[in-house]
Amino acid sequence: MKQFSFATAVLAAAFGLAAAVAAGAPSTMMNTHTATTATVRLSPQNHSGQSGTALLQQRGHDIVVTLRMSGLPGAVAEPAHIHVGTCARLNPAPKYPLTNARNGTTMTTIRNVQLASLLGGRYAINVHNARHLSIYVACGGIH
Ligand SMILES: [Cu+2]
Repeated sequence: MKQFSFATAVLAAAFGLAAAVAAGAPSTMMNTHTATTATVRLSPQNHSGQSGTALLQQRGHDIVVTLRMSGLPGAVAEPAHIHVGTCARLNPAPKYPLTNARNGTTMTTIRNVQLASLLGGRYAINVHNARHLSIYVACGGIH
């Protein structure tokens, strides 16, 4: 007598390994209502080779923006603004103009604006090519 015994040990133990999606470390103060500073990293766009950082500081009713750029071609001054939107989808109309960007540091005071109202990824800082304004050379979202 032949007996084929197919021992199908089905271990249907579905161990749901909860994929811990790294949602970003909470490295900054989460209470935006008390935020007094924000740092924005501006990355190159359109192969400009230009990058920088912007420090936004609440000073009373105003915001002081300190923009540090590098990689600009020579001594040019390039238009810089805060726009509504993200770097991927920017409203082309500037919301707040900044002092023209140069190699090194430029500063701007934006009157009567609360930093908290700019946080959350709804605004971005961008820098434009000096001759061709429609060409963006660097951008960073305000978070
Ligand atoms: Cu702009």
